[in-house]
Amino acid sequence: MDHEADAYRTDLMTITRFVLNEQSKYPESRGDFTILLSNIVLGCKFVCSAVNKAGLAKLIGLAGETNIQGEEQKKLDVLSNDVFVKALVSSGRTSVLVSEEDEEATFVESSKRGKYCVVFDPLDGSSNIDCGVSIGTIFGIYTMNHSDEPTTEDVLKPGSEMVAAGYCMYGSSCMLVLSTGTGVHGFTLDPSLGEFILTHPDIKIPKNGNIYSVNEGNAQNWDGPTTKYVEKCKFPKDGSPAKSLRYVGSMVADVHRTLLYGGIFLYPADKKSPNGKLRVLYEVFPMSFLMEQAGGQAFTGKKRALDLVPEKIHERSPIFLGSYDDVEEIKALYAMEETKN
Ligand code: AFP
Repeated sequence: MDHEADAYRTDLMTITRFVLNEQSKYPESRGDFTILLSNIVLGCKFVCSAVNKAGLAKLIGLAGETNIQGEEQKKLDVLSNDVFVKALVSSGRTSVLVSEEDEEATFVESSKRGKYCVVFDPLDGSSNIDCGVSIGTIFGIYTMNHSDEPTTEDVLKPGSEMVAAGYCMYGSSCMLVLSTGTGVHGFTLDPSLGEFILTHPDIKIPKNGNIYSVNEGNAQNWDGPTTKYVEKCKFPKDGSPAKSLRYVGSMVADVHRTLLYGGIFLYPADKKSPNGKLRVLYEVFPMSFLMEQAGGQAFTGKKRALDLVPEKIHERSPIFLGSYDDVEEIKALYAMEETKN
């Protein structure tokens, strides 16, 4: 990369400019998506700033404790949720919101409704906040069904029907990765400008990788195909080198690395959690959408992840996602298991 040239670049492709360019390809488009996205971007900037200050904030009072005015301080994940819900409602472009933080879906009041539904996890990996490890926001966007009143049916649809998905990672830099169904593009927040700038156009995941990412602490409860796959990663019998294990325990960070370097991320079912841990609507679907758009695959152990039809808004599913060839291998192991039974 030519860093010197980069430092003096003056023609900056901001995320808003990028989406406006995309939108201009559709003459019928009225800018609703651009407005929705700019409200999501606002939420991400807010959370980024709050996460950066989280360590310092401890000097003036821990989250969950009372501040100087005697008010209880909100935890970062609750605060992030409030910010996203308010930004999405005030966009005037949403009708149904499903957040990891809220048990029930939010139905936007009729005067503020729009054609989109947003499913999101405002601060995923929040158990990592206190040690400064990368965490993120994950989101997926559907359009409303053609009914007058919004219902949960507007979001209980296969992931393949999402019109866009993305995540924002709050790490050593703040990066927003987005797909509107025409490839995957990464934007890095320039803190001095307060703008997300296109830094990773058209991300393609390598066809195979040498990293696997899984919580091996659950290995004693895994099923046969997962156990065999991980065994193969560590002790390959075909002369190929063993894969490296990398696991942060923060989905955005683990998936981001998988997307850029290749390899596979697994959160399988196990005896204790027969449906795995991760949530279909706002973890499994958005990440699977991005993986497919980048040339990879996402599989549940039974089918293509994006073909799942969730019955409940907080439903869980096992997930294997990443490089095309690596996911192909685990699919073959599950197919073999099925023919045995
Ligand atoms: P937290 O939000 O409780 O930290 O959970 C994070 C998460 O939902 C996802 O981001 C990780 O990939 C996964 O859970 C990690 O789960 P394990 O701790 O069971 O490995």
